[in-house]
Amino acid sequence: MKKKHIITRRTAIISGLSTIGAVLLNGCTKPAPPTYGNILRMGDLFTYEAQRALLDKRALSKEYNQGDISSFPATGSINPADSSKPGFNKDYELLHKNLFSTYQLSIEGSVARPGLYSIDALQKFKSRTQITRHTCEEGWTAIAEWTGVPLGLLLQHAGIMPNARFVNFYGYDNYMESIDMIDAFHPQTILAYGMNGKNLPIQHGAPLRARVETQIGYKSVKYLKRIVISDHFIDTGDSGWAWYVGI
Ligand SMILES: Nc1nc2c(c(=O)[nH]1)N[C@H]1C(S)=C(S)[C@@H](COP(=O)(O)O)O[C@H]1N2
Ligand SMILES: [Mo]
Repeated sequence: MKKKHIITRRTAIISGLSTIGAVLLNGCTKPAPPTYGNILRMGDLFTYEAQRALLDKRALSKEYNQGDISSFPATGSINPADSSKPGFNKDYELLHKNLFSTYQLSIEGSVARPGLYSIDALQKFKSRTQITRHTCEEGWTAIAEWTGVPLGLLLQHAGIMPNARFVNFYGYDNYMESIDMIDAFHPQTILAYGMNGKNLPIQHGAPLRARVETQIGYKSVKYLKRIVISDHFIDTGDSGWAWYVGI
Protein backbone atom coordinates (compact mmCIF):
# COMPACT_ATOMS: atom_id res chain seq x y z
CA MET A 1 0.00 0.00 0.00
CA LYS A 2 2.61 2.48 1.10
CA LYS A 3 5.02 1.40 -1.65
CA LYS A 4 2.35 1.80 -4.29
CA HIS A 5 1.77 5.33 -3.07
CA ILE A 6 5.45 6.19 -3.38
CA ILE A 7 5.62 4.83 -6.93
CA THR A 8 2.62 6.96 -7.87
CA ARG A 9 4.32 10.07 -6.55
CA ARG A 10 7.56 9.29 -8.39
CA THR A 11 5.64 8.95 -11.64
CA ALA A 12 4.06 12.32 -10.95
CA ILE A 13 7.47 13.89 -10.39
CA ILE A 14 8.94 12.45 -13.58
CA SER A 15 6.05 13.68 -15.71
CA GLY A 16 6.28 16.97 -13.83
CA LEU A 17 9.91 17.44 -14.78
CA SER A 18 9.29 16.68 -18.43
CA THR A 19 6.47 19.21 -18.34
CA ILE A 20 8.91 21.82 -17.11
CA GLY A 21 11.26 20.87 -19.94
CA ALA A 22 8.44 21.37 -22.43
CA VAL A 23 7.59 24.68 -20.80
CA LEU A 24 11.14 25.92 -21.23
CA LEU A 25 11.33 24.82 -24.86
CA ASN A 26 7.95 26.21 -25.84
CA GLY A 27 7.99 29.21 -23.55
CA CYS A 28 7.37 31.74 -26.33
CA THR A 29 4.20 30.16 -27.64
CA LYS A 30 2.47 29.86 -24.27
CA PRO A 31 0.69 32.51 -22.25
CA ALA A 32 3.33 34.63 -20.54
CA PRO A 33 3.31 36.52 -17.24
CA PRO A 34 3.33 40.33 -17.31
CA THR A 35 7.07 40.36 -16.61
CA TYR A 36 7.85 38.38 -19.79
CA GLY A 37 10.86 39.79 -21.68
CA ASN A 38 12.71 41.19 -18.67
CA ILE A 39 15.83 39.08 -18.27
CA LEU A 40 15.84 39.49 -14.50
CA ARG A 41 12.28 38.28 -14.36
CA MET A 42 12.76 35.05 -16.33
CA GLY A 43 12.03 33.18 -13.12
CA ASP A 44 8.53 34.59 -13.26
CA LEU A 45 7.97 32.92 -16.61
CA PHE A 46 9.25 29.65 -15.23
CA THR A 47 7.03 29.76 -12.16
CA TYR A 48 4.01 31.08 -14.04
CA GLU A 49 4.06 28.36 -16.65
CA ALA A 50 5.20 25.63 -14.32
CA GLN A 51 2.58 26.40 -11.72
CA ARG A 52 -0.22 26.35 -14.22
CA ALA A 53 1.07 23.20 -15.86
CA LEU A 54 1.69 21.30 -12.66
CA LEU A 55 -0.10 22.44 -9.59
CA ASP A 56 -3.67 21.73 -10.48
CA LYS A 57 -2.65 18.16 -11.23
CA ARG A 58 -0.92 17.65 -7.90
CA ALA A 59 -2.81 15.91 -5.15
CA LEU A 60 -3.17 17.65 -1.83
CA SER A 61 -2.11 15.82 1.27
CA LYS A 62 -5.18 14.98 3.40
CA GLU A 63 -6.41 17.81 5.61
CA TYR A 64 -8.16 17.14 8.92
CA ASN A 65 -10.67 18.87 11.22
CA GLN A 66 -10.07 20.78 14.45
CA GLY A 67 -11.31 17.75 16.41
CA ASP A 68 -8.53 15.59 14.95
CA ILE A 69 -5.72 17.75 16.40
CA SER A 70 -3.57 15.56 18.64
CA SER A 71 -0.77 15.94 21.13
CA PHE A 72 2.46 16.58 19.26
CA PRO A 73 5.90 15.37 20.40
CA ALA A 74 8.89 17.63 19.75
CA THR A 75 11.98 15.87 18.39
CA GLY A 76 15.46 16.65 17.16
CA SER A 77 16.53 20.07 18.43
CA ILE A 78 13.91 21.37 20.82
CA ASN A 79 15.48 24.66 21.97
CA PRO A 80 18.53 26.23 20.28
CA ALA A 81 18.42 29.00 22.94
CA ASP A 82 19.32 26.50 25.68
CA SER A 83 23.08 25.96 25.96
CA SER A 84 22.49 22.61 27.70
CA LYS A 85 20.60 21.21 24.70
CA PRO A 86 21.86 19.93 21.33
CA GLY A 87 21.70 22.54 18.54
CA PHE A 88 22.51 25.50 20.83
CA ASN A 89 23.18 28.67 18.83
CA LYS A 90 24.23 32.06 20.24
CA ASP A 91 22.40 34.07 17.55
CA TYR A 92 19.25 32.16 18.31
CA GLU A 93 19.71 32.74 22.02
CA LEU A 94 19.74 36.50 21.31
CA LEU A 95 16.68 36.32 19.05
CA HIS A 96 14.89 34.45 21.79
CA LYS A 97 15.83 37.15 24.33
CA ASN A 98 14.25 39.72 22.03
CA LEU A 99 11.11 37.59 21.66
CA PHE A 100 12.03 37.16 17.97
CA SER A 101 11.26 40.85 17.23
CA THR A 102 14.68 41.12 15.52
CA TYR A 103 14.24 37.90 13.54
CA GLN A 104 14.70 38.06 9.77
CA LEU A 105 14.55 35.16 7.36
CA SER A 106 17.15 35.45 4.62
CA ILE A 107 16.25 34.42 1.06
CA GLU A 108 19.40 34.07 -1.04
CA GLY A 109 20.94 32.44 -4.08
CA SER A 110 19.38 32.23 -7.54
CA VAL A 111 16.81 34.95 -7.01
CA ALA A 112 16.47 38.36 -8.66
CA ARG A 113 15.75 40.02 -5.32
CA PRO A 114 17.54 38.42 -2.34
CA GLY A 115 16.16 39.77 0.90
CA LEU A 116 15.42 39.65 4.60
CA TYR A 117 11.91 39.08 5.89
CA SER A 118 10.70 39.75 9.43
CA ILE A 119 7.74 37.77 10.78
CA ASP A 120 5.63 40.93 10.32
CA ALA A 121 6.67 41.09 6.67
CA LEU A 122 5.86 37.39 6.17
CA GLN A 123 2.46 37.91 7.77
CA LYS A 124 1.62 40.54 5.14
CA PHE A 125 1.54 37.80 2.48
CA LYS A 126 -1.70 35.91 1.99
CA SER A 127 -1.61 33.11 4.57
CA ARG A 128 -2.65 29.50 4.44
CA THR A 129 -3.95 27.43 7.36
CA GLN A 130 -4.00 23.64 7.15
CA ILE A 131 -4.58 20.76 9.56
CA THR A 132 -2.26 17.95 8.54
CA ARG A 133 -0.63 14.78 9.81
CA HIS A 134 3.10 14.82 10.45
CA THR A 135 4.91 11.51 9.95
CA CYS A 136 8.32 11.08 11.57
CA GLU A 137 10.79 8.53 10.24
CA GLU A 138 11.03 7.21 13.80
CA GLY A 139 7.51 5.87 13.52
CA TRP A 140 5.13 8.32 15.17
CA THR A 141 2.52 10.58 13.65
CA ALA A 142 0.67 13.61 15.01
CA ILE A 143 -1.90 16.09 13.72
CA ALA A 144 -1.71 19.87 14.09
CA GLU A 145 -2.98 23.05 12.51
CA TRP A 146 -0.32 25.16 10.81
CA THR A 147 -0.56 28.75 9.59
CA GLY A 148 2.00 30.41 7.38
CA VAL A 149 2.96 31.83 4.02
CA PRO A 150 3.01 29.52 1.01
CA LEU A 151 6.66 29.10 0.00
CA GLY A 152 5.68 29.52 -3.68
CA LEU A 153 4.38 33.04 -2.98
CA LEU A 154 7.67 34.03 -1.37
CA LEU A 155 9.71 32.52 -4.20
CA GLN A 156 7.67 34.45 -6.74
CA HIS A 157 8.20 37.60 -4.70
CA ALA A 158 11.96 37.00 -4.67
CA GLY A 159 11.91 36.22 -8.42
CA ILE A 160 13.55 32.84 -8.87
CA MET A 161 16.01 32.57 -11.75
CA PRO A 162 15.75 30.00 -14.58
CA ASN A 163 18.59 27.89 -13.14
CA ALA A 164 16.80 27.56 -9.79
CA ARG A 165 16.01 23.90 -9.17
CA PHE A 166 16.18 23.40 -5.43
CA VAL A 167 15.25 25.15 -2.22
CA ASN A 168 17.79 24.57 0.55
CA PHE A 169 16.61 25.23 4.10
CA TYR A 170 19.05 26.06 6.92
CA GLY A 171 18.01 26.04 10.58
CA TYR A 172 19.68 27.91 13.47
CA ASP A 173 20.65 24.54 14.98
CA ASN A 174 22.74 23.75 11.85
CA TYR A 175 20.10 21.37 10.58
CA MET A 176 19.59 21.50 6.81
CA GLU A 177 17.40 19.91 4.19
CA SER A 178 16.37 20.60 0.61
CA ILE A 179 13.41 20.12 -1.68
CA ASP A 180 12.86 20.54 -5.42
CA MET A 181 10.71 23.21 -7.09
CA ILE A 182 7.76 20.87 -7.49
CA ASP A 183 7.48 20.42 -3.74
CA ALA A 184 8.43 24.07 -3.15
CA PHE A 185 5.45 25.25 -5.22
CA HIS A 186 3.06 22.65 -3.79
CA PRO A 187 0.17 24.66 -2.32
CA GLN A 188 0.58 23.00 1.09
CA THR A 189 4.30 23.76 1.37
CA ILE A 190 4.31 26.70 3.76
CA LEU A 191 6.64 28.55 6.08
CA ALA A 192 4.64 28.34 9.29
CA TYR A 193 4.66 30.99 12.02
CA GLY A 194 1.51 29.65 13.71
CA MET A 195 0.59 26.30 15.23
CA ASN A 196 -2.88 25.43 16.58
CA GLY A 197 -3.92 29.09 16.51
CA LYS A 198 -0.94 30.42 18.48
CA ASN A 199 2.56 31.62 17.61
CA LEU A 200 4.79 28.67 16.72
CA PRO A 201 6.27 27.42 20.03
CA ILE A 202 10.02 27.09 20.57
CA GLN A 203 10.06 23.30 20.64
CA HIS A 204 8.31 23.16 17.27
CA GLY A 205 10.66 25.61 15.54
CA ALA A 206 9.91 29.23 16.54
CA PRO A 207 9.61 31.68 15.01
CA LEU A 208 9.40 30.00 11.57
CA ARG A 209 9.54 26.47 10.23
CA ALA A 210 8.90 24.74 6.95
CA ARG A 211 5.92 22.45 6.53
CA VAL A 212 6.44 20.07 3.60
CA GLU A 213 3.29 17.98 3.74
CA THR A 214 4.17 15.82 0.71
CA GLN A 215 7.23 14.36 2.42
CA ILE A 216 8.29 12.75 5.66
CA GLY A 217 8.80 14.86 8.79
CA TYR A 218 12.53 15.45 8.55
CA LYS A 219 12.05 17.71 5.51
CA SER A 220 10.05 20.19 7.62
CA VAL A 221 12.98 22.25 8.89
CA LYS A 222 12.47 24.10 12.20
CA TYR A 223 14.17 27.36 13.36
CA LEU A 224 14.57 28.61 9.78
CA LYS A 225 17.48 30.96 9.33
CA ARG A 226 18.24 30.97 5.61
CA ILE A 227 16.69 29.71 2.42
CA VAL A 228 19.12 29.34 -0.44
CA ILE A 229 17.76 28.84 -3.96
CA SER A 230 20.19 26.94 -6.13
CA ASP A 231 20.76 24.69 -9.12
CA HIS A 232 22.10 22.07 -6.75
CA PHE A 233 20.74 20.60 -3.55
CA ILE A 234 22.25 20.10 -0.16
CA ASP A 235 22.84 16.42 0.39
CA THR A 236 23.06 15.70 4.07
CA GLY A 237 25.17 12.82 2.93
CA ASP A 238 26.14 9.90 5.06
CA SER A 239 23.16 9.94 7.43
CA GLY A 240 21.61 7.09 5.46
CA TRP A 241 18.26 8.85 5.08
CA ALA A 242 16.85 9.29 1.59
CA TRP A 243 16.71 12.72 -0.02
CA TYR A 244 13.24 12.23 -1.46
CA VAL A 245 10.76 10.67 0.95
CA GLY A 246 7.26 11.15 -0.38
CA ILE A 247 4.24 10.20 1.71
N1 LIG B 1 15.97 22.61 12.56
C1 LIG B 1 15.51 21.36 12.74
N2 LIG B 1 14.44 20.97 12.03
C2 LIG B 1 13.94 19.73 12.19
C3 LIG B 1 14.53 18.80 13.06
C4 LIG B 1 15.66 19.24 13.81
O1 LIG B 1 16.25 18.52 14.63
N3 LIG B 1 16.12 20.54 13.63
N4 LIG B 1 14.03 17.53 13.17
C5 LIG B 1 13.18 17.04 12.06
C6 LIG B 1 12.44 15.83 12.37
S1 LIG B 1 13.23 14.35 12.24
C7 LIG B 1 11.10 15.86 12.66
S2 LIG B 1 10.20 14.46 12.88
C8 LIG B 1 10.41 17.16 12.85
C9 LIG B 1 9.90 17.24 14.26
O2 LIG B 1 9.12 18.39 14.42
P1 LIG B 1 8.52 18.66 15.85
O3 LIG B 1 9.66 18.76 16.81
O4 LIG B 1 7.71 19.91 15.70
O5 LIG B 1 7.67 17.48 16.18
O6 LIG B 1 11.24 18.28 12.63
C10 LIG B 1 12.21 18.11 11.63
N5 LIG B 1 12.85 19.38 11.45
MO1 LIG C 1 11.53 12.80 12.47
